[in-house]
Amino acid sequence: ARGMVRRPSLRKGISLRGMPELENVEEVKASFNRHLHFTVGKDRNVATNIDFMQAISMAVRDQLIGKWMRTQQNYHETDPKRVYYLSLEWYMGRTLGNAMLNLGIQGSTEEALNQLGLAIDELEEYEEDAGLGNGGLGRLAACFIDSMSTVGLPAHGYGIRYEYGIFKQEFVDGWQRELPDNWLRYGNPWEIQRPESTQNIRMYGHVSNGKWVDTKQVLAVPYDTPVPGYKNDVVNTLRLWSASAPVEFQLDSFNRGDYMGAVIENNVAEDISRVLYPNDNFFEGKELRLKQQYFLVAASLADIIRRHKTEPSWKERGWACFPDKAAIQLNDTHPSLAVPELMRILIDEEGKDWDESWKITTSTLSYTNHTVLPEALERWPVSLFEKLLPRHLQLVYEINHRHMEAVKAKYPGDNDRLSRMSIIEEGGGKRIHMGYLAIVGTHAVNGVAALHSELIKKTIFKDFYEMYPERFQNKTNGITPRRWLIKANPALTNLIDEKLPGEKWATDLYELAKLKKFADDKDFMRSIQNAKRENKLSVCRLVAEEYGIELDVDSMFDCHVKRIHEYKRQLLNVLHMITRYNEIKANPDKEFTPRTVMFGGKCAPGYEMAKRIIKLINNVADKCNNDPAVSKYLKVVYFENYRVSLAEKIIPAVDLSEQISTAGTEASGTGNMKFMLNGSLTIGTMDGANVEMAEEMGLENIFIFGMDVDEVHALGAKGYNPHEFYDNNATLRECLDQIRDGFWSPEDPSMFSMIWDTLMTRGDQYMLLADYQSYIDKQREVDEVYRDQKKWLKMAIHNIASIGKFNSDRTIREYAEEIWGAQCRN
Ligand code: T68
Repeated sequence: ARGMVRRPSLRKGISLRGMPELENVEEVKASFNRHLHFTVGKDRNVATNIDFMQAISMAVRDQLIGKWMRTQQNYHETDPKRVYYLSLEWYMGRTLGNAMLNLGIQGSTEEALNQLGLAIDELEEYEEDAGLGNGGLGRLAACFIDSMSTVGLPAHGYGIRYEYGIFKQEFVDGWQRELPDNWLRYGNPWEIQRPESTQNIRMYGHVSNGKWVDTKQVLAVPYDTPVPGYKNDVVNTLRLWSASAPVEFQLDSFNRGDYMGAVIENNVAEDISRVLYPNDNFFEGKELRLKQQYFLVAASLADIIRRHKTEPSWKERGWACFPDKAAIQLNDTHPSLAVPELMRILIDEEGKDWDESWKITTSTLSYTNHTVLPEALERWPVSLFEKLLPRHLQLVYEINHRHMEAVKAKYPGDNDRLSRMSIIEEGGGKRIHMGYLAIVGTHAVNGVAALHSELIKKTIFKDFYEMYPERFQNKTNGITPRRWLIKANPALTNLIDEKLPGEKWATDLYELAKLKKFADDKDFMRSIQNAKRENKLSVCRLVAEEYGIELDVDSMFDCHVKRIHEYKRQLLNVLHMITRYNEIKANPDKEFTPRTVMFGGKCAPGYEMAKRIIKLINNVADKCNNDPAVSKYLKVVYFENYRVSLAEKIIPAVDLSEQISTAGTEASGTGNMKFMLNGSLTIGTMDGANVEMAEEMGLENIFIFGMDVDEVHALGAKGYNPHEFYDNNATLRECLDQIRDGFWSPEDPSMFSMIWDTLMTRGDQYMLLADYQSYIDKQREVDEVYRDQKKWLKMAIHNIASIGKFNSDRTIREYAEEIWGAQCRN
């Protein structure tokens, strides 16, 4: 695409925030021109929109660099305790808009580009998402690093610079197809390579006389991205490692004279950072994945230790000061090799004894658990582990030996407990239970919502809780209000600014409680309604352009966006849609409350059942949308390639948020909070953070249905029998029979038999049919309230005003205070 047409009429209404400062406008224009000419190397005649986007990104980045250097300099001088967040996933999305927002230069930049005939919001669309994550866990890391900068914590994020992030999703005939996400193709203006900080990583080999020898080497090259806090001059660093083959790697082959073969062999080493594993809540025990985990851990720990060795406190106290100066958080067990790796460094390289090393390790590290699903818990086969990390295996055995002695001492004669608590699982090929290793090797383990934190104490980690109760904590998740409200929803942001001038609320969401007094205010209600309508119209335009579907802006936008997984129960939503379809068809003269049901989400490429669920949703969508009698009341849209940047567009436009997992399966959820913040009402189960949302807003302001955790467990104990529900519920039976008999797949009547089979076995872990009727009844209630717009708006305003707790700044302050012992400077 060639340069953009001048469109002076595009200026938006003046908003309270982001008034352009004249000096800044001139500076941005000059900087933009400089970068376009001298960095990108183009002039206005040949520059593409990508070139313009890159030039403005670098102009904005320049404004971060001074603050970045000053922040890091200040850390070095004041030597505070630092926080290190280790994560295999960083689901950052786009950076440009967020950077402008946090610098407070949105207005000036928009004005500067406007004067040059360019529209900033259009250019922003040319930035690729940094999709280095699967879903909630990766996005949580991104919200957390934003909050760590905003509350003024001396923090560093560490991760892998995957060359390919989460795949791009395309639908072919309603089936998901995966395409590679080549996000770095045009370069990444936000990263700076730091080759001088390269780390050498060793793997494979064997142990001889206690020494790890004959190892293979790979280089870890860091790339740094600045992470600004909200208008506070703090800029922290996200450091992502890229794998690169060292010359020595192929010395062998070079010596043998196979020059071509040797260079081509580089790929094997460089494959480590090639691609993100696309599983959400699933453990895939592949060698390359274990390599990725060790690569991140080894490079990051070496880098952390190198940094601390240059600090003044080190010169005085050496290793003794390390736990006082560094807190390392493990985002799930994915980086839990940090336990044996830190032990290896202390014992093998630093010459410390076991007890001192263990004390330093456990007091520095802490671990967050994100799931209780058994298929997601990491249990590495010992054979694989030994091949890649023979020295670490010895250390894990020694850790387990001492752990077993401690269990014996505390519970003499309790052999069952002893074998239950072993980090090494026996039977059917030995495995290392990484969750157990992470609990034993750290001083704190936390769940991500109150219910979840209680559940891990009662179920998967019960024995460990009994032995070490003081280690177990809860840190309820949160989301950053900058990206998910101020950036995503300017219409609502302006209304809040009008009522709560002074910006305090942007970092303290509890301030929004002051909106409660306007929940009944006619003018405010109308404004909120208009803002939602404006956002819905944007989505209508997007859907018309992308899919050629005309939506009714006044229909209820009912939205279910998240990874496709059986436990999240997209199928329950499908049963509701089919029920509605059947009811509309059976009652041609009846009036219904019009709905647009929206889906979004990817499934793991190898997850057969989820692939069929996607196809079923697309088939239901086609049938509903193409039948005028139905589409009047029910339209269905499946957004392709749901990702952070698309979430920012969709969420502000939604009326009803679907959070319908089987109670006890969704550790927290964070989408639930994003919708609440943007004035959607929630239909959901008593699961994850929904429980706390209900507590904050009151049960009268949320549509709760279905079994709670106790009822799910009771039914499981009694024996779940889907036939009880199928036999006694004619509407449910009709839906299921249609799925079985090919009504929703005339092209291949047996296409969805797998879905029927799964739902109709006693083994259905998610007990879908047991919650069906209660879900349908609750959806009727939702319709009723939606028809009473006054009531609906009142609830929506009340819920926005109850969001305080779910700010990730609050979550991070709790981690800092109760786990890290680190100071928030803001
Ligand atoms: C999610 N976990 C939880 N895992 O499902 C969600 N898994 O309830 C919670 O809100 C969120 O974490 C943040 O705490 C995930 O997203 C994964 O993506 C994942 C990735 C690799 C392996 C296993």
